Amino acid sequence: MPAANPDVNESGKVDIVDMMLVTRFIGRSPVNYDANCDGIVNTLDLIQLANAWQP
Ligand SMILES: [Ca+2]
Repeated sequence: MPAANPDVNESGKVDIVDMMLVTRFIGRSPVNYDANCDGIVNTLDLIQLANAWQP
């Protein structure tokens, strides 16, 4: 299992692009967009992403 990484597109920062990707895949389980690595993409991932937000 990969390490938790809210920078889902690996751009070097957590920003609106990551938020859009995670939002698009809510309810599914693509590992790349599972920010907290619990096996599903949901609002918990958005919370993790928000906590790491770098505007
Ligand atoms: Ca998750």
